[in-house]
Amino acid sequence: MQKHLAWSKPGELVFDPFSGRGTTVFEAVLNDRRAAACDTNPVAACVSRAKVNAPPIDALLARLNELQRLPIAHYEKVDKTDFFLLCFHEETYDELMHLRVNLDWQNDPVDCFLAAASLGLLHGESHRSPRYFSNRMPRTISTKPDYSVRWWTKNNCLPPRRDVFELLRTEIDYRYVTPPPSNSGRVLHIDAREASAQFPEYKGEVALVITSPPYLDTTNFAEDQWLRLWFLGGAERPNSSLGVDDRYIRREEYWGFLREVWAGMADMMRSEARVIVRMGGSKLNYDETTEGLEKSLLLGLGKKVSLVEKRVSDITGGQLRSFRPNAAGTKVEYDYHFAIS
Ligand SMILES: C[S@+](CC[C@H](N)C(=O)[O-])C[C@H]1O[C@@H](n2cnc3c(N)ncnc32)[C@H](O)[C@@H]1O
Repeated sequence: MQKHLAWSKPGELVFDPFSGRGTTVFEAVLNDRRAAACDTNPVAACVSRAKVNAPPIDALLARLNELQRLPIAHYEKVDKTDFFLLCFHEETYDELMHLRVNLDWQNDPVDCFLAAASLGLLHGESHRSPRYFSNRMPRTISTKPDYSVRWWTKNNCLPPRRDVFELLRTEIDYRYVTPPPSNSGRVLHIDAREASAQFPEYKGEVALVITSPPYLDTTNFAEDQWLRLWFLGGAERPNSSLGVDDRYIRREEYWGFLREVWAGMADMMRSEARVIVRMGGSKLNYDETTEGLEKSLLLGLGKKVSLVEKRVSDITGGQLRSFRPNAAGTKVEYDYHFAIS
């Protein structure tokens, strides 16, 4: 990431149209760049935004105390599906619902940070670590409700009692051991195809794009993150789509989508800019990917596009992969560097 950021200078604007976990914006602000990003997935928007808008620790602790002092409703078992009965201890569930109802993560930076911290603790290997709120589950993706219920029942797994407020305090202390970046970035919960319209203040400002688009026919981000989406106000069951077409199966549609994304951010680009893209998945070969990217950038941005460098990247490394580390069929990834003029 440091190597990629070197294609911009301190104070210049770095943009990521597919923010994911927010690695690009986070590294950009750490390195004194201005940073902007967007994502259609609320989990990605919340986590990315929290990373580049960390409030003072006192404000976080005061808000947690305030929330804890408010009366916490009790949600009767009849209100819950079998999944929720088995996923969270009843008191833990009440505390989570209390946060789910009260955190205004879309509008308030303190609440956004608390929501993002909660998302990180929401589910995981709770038999190994006391920091997760849920019954046993992978940390990276939320397993489907029926499968989870069957698995917990078969293996006699009961949900642990976790004190949500206590664990959040521990998490905040831990995160603030190193002071968060002092400058901030701007992350919107929007479709990248609307970026220029939604970021009018950045017209002609973007010097560097560092991004990794969703790969062709690889991942369904809405399904994989369904429990975290629930916590942010979403449905009690997985929803195969967020109402946006973020998974493309057919090649022509995929390249058409990427062309629209580049077109949607074209007005934000400076006259001379760099675009760094990580691409992969098992459905497209190297030549196809190179050609598709070059062509979609040319048509979408409407500028001269020169390929400066391309290479096969180390698939095990990099923060981008931790958003979806076991993306099925992702065998290889390629990094591209384009000069735009
Ligand atoms: C950074 S991740 C990609 C990681 C890796 N390339 C993969 O496919 O496994 C891609 C992000 O793009 C987001 N996304 C998908 N369609 C989008 C769109 N139209 N506008 C903005 N973000 C979008 C997804 O929600 C996801 O967070």
